[in-house]
Amino acid sequence: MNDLNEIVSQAKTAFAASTTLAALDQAKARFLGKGGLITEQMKGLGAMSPEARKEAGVRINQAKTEVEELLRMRREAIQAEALEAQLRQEALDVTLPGRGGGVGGLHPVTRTLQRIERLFASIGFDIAEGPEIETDFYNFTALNIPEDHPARAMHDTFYLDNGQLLRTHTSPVQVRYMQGHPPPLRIIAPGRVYRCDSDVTHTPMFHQVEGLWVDETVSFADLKGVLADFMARFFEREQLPVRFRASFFPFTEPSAEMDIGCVICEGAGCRVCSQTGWLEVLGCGMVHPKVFAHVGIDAERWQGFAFGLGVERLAMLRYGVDDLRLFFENDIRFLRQFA
Ligand code: 2NM
Repeated sequence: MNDLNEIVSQAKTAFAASTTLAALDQAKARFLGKGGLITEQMKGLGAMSPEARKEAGVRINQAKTEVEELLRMRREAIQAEALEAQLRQEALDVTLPGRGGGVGGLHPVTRTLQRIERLFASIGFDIAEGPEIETDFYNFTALNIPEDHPARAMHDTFYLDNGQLLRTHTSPVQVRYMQGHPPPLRIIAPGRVYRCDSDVTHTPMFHQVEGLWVDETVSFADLKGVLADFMARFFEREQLPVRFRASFFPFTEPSAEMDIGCVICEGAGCRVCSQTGWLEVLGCGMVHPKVFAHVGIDAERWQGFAFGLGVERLAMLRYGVDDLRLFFENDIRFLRQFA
């Protein structure tokens, strides 16, 4: 009797000391196995009188059941602990950010456009937009471009089947704006333009910013000041040499082309400026009276200057990109450098 209680107590201690299922199996063998303590008790029954055997048998079976119950409970506890540990180890925070996505960035042409827009907005220019599909009137006629001008030729302009065309510059935006807004006015017109032209230095679509300032006393001196100042700020120079060369456009008179001191070699002469020390960056001039007449502005009272520049060209100079086509291939390794 005491023996059996002692055995159950020993089993309880042995099971509690077992921390793994394997250790528990070994402890089990010591009590319930072939030569185990409980099994040994069973073996003693044979030598007893029938009376004593019956009573002892019940006792031993009770003790065996108790040990088996202790074993079952300990096994469940060990299994529950193991599961807990596994769940702890495999814990996953589903609120953590994913890996390797990155956030992308703006295309260098977009960045350049935004920079130009910001600089002109800071001196009071509004931003105007208009359709990319235009009519002959807005793209050519209103701009004093004659019927037989080479720019109107099929091989320079994309014509649609219905007689419309893809705008070859953003000047039509300025024509439309002048129709709807009496002067004084001060706008830039950024956007895509299209020309039937494709080689190393020309793409069929590119971006332009044109500008227009109309007021009663706007002069060529204002033009020079605004554009020289813009270029210095665009290229972040305290001093940036500029020069104006006489030129011709049907929509301005007089007309000029503006050069800046080469921002690559600082004027010393390099491949980009063809050893001249100068870079041509825009065309400009005083709005032709015939353009004003087409939009109903009195050229006797109002004057204006206008200009047009290529965005990709300025982006190439600002970022030191030597091949225009890189802007259109959109190789992620190229684009990443601007993010
Ligand atoms: C240029 C050069 C010179 C220009 C003129 C006009 C308008 F509509 F006011 F007449 N818009 N843009 C202009 C003038 C554009 O691009 C090289």
